[in-house]
Amino acid sequence: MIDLRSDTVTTPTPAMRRAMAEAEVGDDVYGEDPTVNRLQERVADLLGKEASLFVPSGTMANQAALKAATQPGDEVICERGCHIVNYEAGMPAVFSGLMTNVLDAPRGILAPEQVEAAVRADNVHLPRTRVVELEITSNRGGGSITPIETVRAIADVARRHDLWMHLDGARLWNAAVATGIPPAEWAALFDSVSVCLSKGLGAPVGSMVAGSAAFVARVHRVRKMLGGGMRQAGVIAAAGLYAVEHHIERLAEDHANAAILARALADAPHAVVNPDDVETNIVIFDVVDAAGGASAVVAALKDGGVLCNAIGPDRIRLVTHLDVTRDQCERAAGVLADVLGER
Ligand code: TLP
Repeated sequence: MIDLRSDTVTTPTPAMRRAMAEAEVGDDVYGEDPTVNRLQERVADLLGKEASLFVPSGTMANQAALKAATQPGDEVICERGCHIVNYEAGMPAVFSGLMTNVLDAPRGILAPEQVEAAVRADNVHLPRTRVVELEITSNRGGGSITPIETVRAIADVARRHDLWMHLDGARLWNAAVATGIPPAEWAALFDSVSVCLSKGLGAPVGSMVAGSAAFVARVHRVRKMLGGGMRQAGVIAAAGLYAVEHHIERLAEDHANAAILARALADAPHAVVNPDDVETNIVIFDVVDAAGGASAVVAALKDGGVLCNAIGPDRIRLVTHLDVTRDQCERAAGVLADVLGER
């Protein structure tokens, strides 16, 4: 099977497993795991922030950051398809008592003017706007990258209204490689940044939250509340360290492989996608005039040896990653052409 369901499906490489087996460890709840400490310093450095904290998942990273940045009743401006609203089990409301003000944006890319227009006036009737959250790359936006000038303009809006900027940078590494703009340059426009080690980078588990030292100390406390204080976590942090040292530049291969899939789909009569929109490792396409819609197409692709997910009645997502080769993507492109060709 060629598994294009997500870049979360990778398994650790032999070299990564060796790094895990040899990791120096200690009790991280005492702050004594040297490998966790090294990872936290390294990622803080890569993101140009004072500090970073290792957490088990991207969901915990985002939600702990939001909790640490807000008070109950505050409002978060974000895009309608974003992960924090759609795939984090309602945690902004459950855990932090937050309202979300979701804005429609093509390919998940918000415009500074619409963010400005969404900021609430200072009025006792209204929730207090507190956070602007961006997702780069945008998952449901098809791996799209909000251009850095747009992020800068949104950050200016946020600064004028004294708002917190949070980046869900689960796939910030992909954006950095695709644009050539280093992660720290993106991160500089945000007060808090979450990044994942377990997606494109291929580590088995783990995400990081980065920001000022004072902010990360607050996130540390929230992580404890969530039961996310881990003990000899160096075993998994070692995989993360290996990933940031060895697996960032190679994301360009995943992007090239996604482009192969997008080109095959662009020529298929039952698929709609603009290959120019495929900037990184995610390809989202619509199924047209195919009996049974996306779920029937997903089943037919599975019969052809390609796994992927439907993300709507007529919408399918493909994700390339470390565990699918160029050759496999070329084969997958052939299967896509067959299944979405004449039906
Ligand atoms: N995304 C997963 C699913 O949850 C949809 C995937 O397969 O893409 N931010 C973004 C932008 C994400 O795409 C994800 C995971 C997360 C946060 C959460 O990470 P985890 O799964 O580690 O909690």
